[in-house]
Amino acid sequence: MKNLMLLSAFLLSTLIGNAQTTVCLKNSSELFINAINLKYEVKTTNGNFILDAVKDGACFTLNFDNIDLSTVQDFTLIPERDIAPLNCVSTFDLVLMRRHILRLEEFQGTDLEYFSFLTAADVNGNGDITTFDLVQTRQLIMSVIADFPTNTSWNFYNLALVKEGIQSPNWLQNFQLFNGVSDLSFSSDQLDSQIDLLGVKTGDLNGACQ
Ligand SMILES: [Ca+2]
Ligand SMILES: [Ca+2]
Repeated sequence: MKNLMLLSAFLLSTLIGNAQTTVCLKNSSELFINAINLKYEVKTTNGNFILDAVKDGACFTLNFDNIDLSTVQDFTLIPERDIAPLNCVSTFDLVLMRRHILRLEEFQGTDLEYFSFLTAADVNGNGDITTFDLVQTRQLIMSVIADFPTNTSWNFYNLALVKEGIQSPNWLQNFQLFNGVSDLSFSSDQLDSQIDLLGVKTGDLNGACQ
C-alpha cells in the first residue's frame, strides 16, 4: 500500500510541475540587464495562463508548478521595459548614427554588437537607418518629443537565433536570416532549459545601457 502511494505521488510529480526553465536577459556585451519585469504566457490544452517570472539572481525562473506539463503547447516570454526612452541616448549616439549614415567609418566591435548597433539605430523601426532616425533621436534629446512615436524603448530578441544569424558571412546583406528573432514563443520541449534574450535599448548605439 505504501509503495502504491509512493508510486502515485511519483507519477503525479512527473505529470505536474517540476520544470526548471531559466531566462536571462543580456545586452550585446552579454552582460545581464537588470531593471526589467518578465511575464510569460503558457498555452495549454486547458487554456492560457499569464504568470510572473521570479527573479533569481541575475536571471528569472519560470514556475510551472501548478500546470500539468503534458498539456503545455507552448509558452511566450513577455519582457516589460517600455520606460525612460531618453535613458542612455546622448549626442554621442547621434554622432555615431550620422557617421554610419554617411558611411564615414567601419564599425569596430563584435558582430553581436553590430547587430545591436543597427537595431538600436533604427529608432523608427522601419528596417532601415536613415536621416529620419537621426531627426527623431535629436527631437527626443531636445525634448521636442517625449518618446519614440513608432517604437518601444527596448526591444528583445531570441539571442540563440541572433547568434545563429550572425554566423553567416553575408549576414549584413541578408536580413532574412533574422526572421523570427523577435518571436519569443518557445515549444514545450524547451521547458527545463536556459533561454537567453538579447535586449536592445532604442537609440543607444554605443550599447551603454544595462
Ligand atoms: Ca529607420
Ligand atoms: Ca548611448
